[in-house]
Amino acid sequence: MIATTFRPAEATEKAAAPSGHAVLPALLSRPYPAVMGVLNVTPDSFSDGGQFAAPEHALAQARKMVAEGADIIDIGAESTRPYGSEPITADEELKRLQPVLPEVVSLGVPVSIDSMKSSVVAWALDHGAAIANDVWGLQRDPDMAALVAARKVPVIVMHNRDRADPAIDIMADITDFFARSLDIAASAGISSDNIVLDPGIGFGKTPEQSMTVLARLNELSSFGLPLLVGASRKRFISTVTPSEPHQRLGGSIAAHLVAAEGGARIIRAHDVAETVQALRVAAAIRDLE
Ligand code: HH2
Repeated sequence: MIATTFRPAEATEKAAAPSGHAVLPALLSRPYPAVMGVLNVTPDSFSDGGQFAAPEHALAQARKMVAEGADIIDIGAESTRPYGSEPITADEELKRLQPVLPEVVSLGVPVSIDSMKSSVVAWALDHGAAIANDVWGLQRDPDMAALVAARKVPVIVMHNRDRADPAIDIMADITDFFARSLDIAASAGISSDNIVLDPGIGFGKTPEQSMTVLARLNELSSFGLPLLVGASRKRFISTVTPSEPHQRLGGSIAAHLVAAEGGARIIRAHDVAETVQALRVAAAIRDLE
């Protein structure tokens, strides 16, 4: 059993920062979106499961992504893909994170923790992670909002559903979900300066709904909060051009450029160098308009 503490005093002091944590303004102040590099220390992630499960491989991949221009490293130790992933215990998740996360933190780039369990997020924040990434938007683990509020860290609030329903209006569903998450956040005392919204491409959505979200992303700017999009290697790409996850770089970049046009300020991607280049070139061209 790995001991996890909700909020040890000395760690809280170390991790606490003023309301509106400094990490976000720095990342959002540039003319092109920030890039969040994906680091999956899992055996079963949909596109790179097992590739970085060994700590030395994970660390090498983190170093590579930092050298390629990643602004954030997002570490996940439990696959969240809708079909075929194995739910794991907090202990198992922590066992996978322990040899990797502190080393990645020491690379000097902000680290986000991709976990839906507040005990895992608490441990990661204790060990230097700076951002919580909750793929259930504060609506699954009842302790998540209080933890994020107490630590005063940025949180990515992602839209999710247990299953896709082709009959629903996906934009209305996302809007209602975000409204609920923001109520939970406000009640817990999370500063709106610390909230990033993410429509959750591929999560509880048909491929067509994922593409609708990308096409209509700008409608979500009505919340007045920064938007993150993670379309990297996702299944909707293969419905346009049949492809395996590792063959979806072109589609990922196309989707991310559309997302940036629609107002995304953070892009979550597996292929950091190519994504950084695409976003910066697009921004440089736009700058000449
Ligand atoms: N997508 C995945 C995981 N976490 N977090 C946010 N905020 N947004 C996303 O779109 C998102 C996410 C799925 O991708 P991946 O991590 O590569 O796969 P898996 O969940 O199978 O590990």
